[in-house]
Amino acid sequence: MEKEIKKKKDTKVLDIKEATICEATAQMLKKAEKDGVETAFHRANTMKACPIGADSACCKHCSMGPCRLNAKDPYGKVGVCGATIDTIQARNFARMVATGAAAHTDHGMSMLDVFREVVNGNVKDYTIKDPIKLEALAKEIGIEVEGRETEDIAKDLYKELERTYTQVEGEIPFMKRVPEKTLETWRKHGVVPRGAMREIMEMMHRTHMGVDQHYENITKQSTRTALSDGWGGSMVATEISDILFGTPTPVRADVDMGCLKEDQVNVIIHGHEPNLFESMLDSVSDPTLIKAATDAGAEGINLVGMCCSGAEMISRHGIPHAGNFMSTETVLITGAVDAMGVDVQCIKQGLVKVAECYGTKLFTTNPRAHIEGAEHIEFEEHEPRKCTDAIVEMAIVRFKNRTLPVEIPNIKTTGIHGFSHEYINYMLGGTFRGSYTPLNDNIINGRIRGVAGVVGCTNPRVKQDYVHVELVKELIKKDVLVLQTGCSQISLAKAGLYKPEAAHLAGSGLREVCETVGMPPVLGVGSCVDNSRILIAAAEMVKVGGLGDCMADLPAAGAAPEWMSEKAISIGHYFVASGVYTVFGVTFPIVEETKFHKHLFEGLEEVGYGKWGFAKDPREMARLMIAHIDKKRKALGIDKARERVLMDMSDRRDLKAA
Ligand code: NFS
Ligand code: SF4
Repeated sequence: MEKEIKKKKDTKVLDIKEATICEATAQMLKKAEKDGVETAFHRANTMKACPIGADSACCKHCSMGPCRLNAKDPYGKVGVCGATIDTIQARNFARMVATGAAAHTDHGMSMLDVFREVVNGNVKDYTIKDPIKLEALAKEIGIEVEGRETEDIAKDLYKELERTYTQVEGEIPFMKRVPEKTLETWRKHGVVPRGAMREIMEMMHRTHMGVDQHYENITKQSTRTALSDGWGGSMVATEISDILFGTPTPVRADVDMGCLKEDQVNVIIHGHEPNLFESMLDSVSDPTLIKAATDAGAEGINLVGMCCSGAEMISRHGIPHAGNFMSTETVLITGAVDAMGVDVQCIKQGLVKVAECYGTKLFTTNPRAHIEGAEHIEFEEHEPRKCTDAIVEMAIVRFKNRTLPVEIPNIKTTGIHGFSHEYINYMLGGTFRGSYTPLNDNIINGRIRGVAGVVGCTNPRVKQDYVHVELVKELIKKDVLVLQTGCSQISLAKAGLYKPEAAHLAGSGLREVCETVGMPPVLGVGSCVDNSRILIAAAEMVKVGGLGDCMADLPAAGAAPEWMSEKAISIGHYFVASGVYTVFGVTFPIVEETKFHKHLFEGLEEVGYGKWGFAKDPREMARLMIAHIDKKRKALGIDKARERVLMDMSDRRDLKAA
């Protein structure tokens, strides 16, 4: 450790105040420096981002290159093969979409695998927890349900949903959920997805050297691929997880590192697929393991989540959440984590070294994701407890042998999580029947100005949580209702915006609605695959009526203010393709003033999609989103209503007449 401290002296010193607004993370960063431990914050501080890559002005798709173009003079040069800046950027962008879509889709397909095995009776550890949702979903996509056994319906549902991934030709099942006019636009442009496997395969083919070399045509396939994620792979992941593990309803839960307990065996699950976490929940509730823990001198076993499977578990079961993506290394610095089990996506390789420094046991569990230096215990759906029990046993051993002092930041915040689209429908509806009508009415009468999705990662290139928090505060102040997922949800939960009392931070109109319904001004809907819930909610709003006839008409906008992953690009692009103005922060991998830039930031909107936007500053981001929402209100003829706020019947008649 001493050697590392000495080394650090010659490098740039990390300014912790500029690195994060998360107090617990800041405390642990200070401790890290005392302990001579390095984190991604430190590395981001000394790693200068490659400027050519940042502009997406390089190509390494063949060995005649890699070719680098000049962002200052984008049309001054082409690649060895003649590829222009637009081709190169569109191809790089397309591959990010393909990778992100593949991640979500492979995750969704894994959930569907579990579902199939449960239905066939081969997996016994999970059951169908929400048969009502199963039936409703089956009915929605055209499966006969009357008088049939759940098991039979489930078999048909499996077969039907499998098409989301494997179908060679024709539209995927969830196209039935897309508002008619939005679907019409997609059909017109030829971007309705077939199976995700096919779309991703074609995307990879088209971006190979010497294939698709028109940025507009490449983008068309990016759109089709992204849609196979949002309305395909991700949506199946969400729906099947709800059916297997329960559909979220509001639940009170704690976030932040104060969720760790010094006198208990602390186990963290960090990753994306809920089945690992669900089985771990069984393991930590097992009397034999609890007894082993108390025999080792612990008060019990404390299970805590991180990142997206954590966001799912907080939403579904109220399991405490220790922090988002940029806190996964720092949480280990507490010395309190006895074991961390990880599966896929957003698992920093840097965790291995930090875990080593504090004697934390780090386990990989998924055959897709081993990490050098971490122990691998494979998680197998037919016998899931073998893996999760083993992790708990090792955690108990580590607890018994704790030697280093434990320092847990005494910080945690309570809030309400778990707003599935079904619950939003129920909550806003009347006594007898759920409905999105009151939401639409409140948008039409101007109490709610519009709806925003604020989602995505944290990224050490910007101050952790700061952009999320400032953006959301600004939006709710201006009466925009915010829906959230993933790491962004945790940023705002830590900042206290998931308490119903946070309604006082909202503008008067939104505040009134929140107080009437008893909801916080910010609604957490789950993990990143659960962005599909936002799509479904938006589609419902269109179907209810009064806010235009396609998703592009809605007074809505999206943002990923601190994004870092390729999955975020896929999500951003399916929101854009669905008709939403989507603003990204941090950096955008593109050279401005190129045709490709113009295409993403303007051209797509002109042909009926949404469009991309970019801003680093949260207030500027809010300004762009609100301007867009107001533009849509104006186009709908509901911009006048806002001045009056309260409406009576005659106002409504006037509106309809206008
Ligand atoms: Ni989403 Fe979840 Fe977090 Fe970003 Fe990573 S955990 S899937 S990619 S960092 S929000
Ligand atoms: Fe260069 Fe063209 Fe090869 Fe890309 S595909 S590396 S631009 S020669």
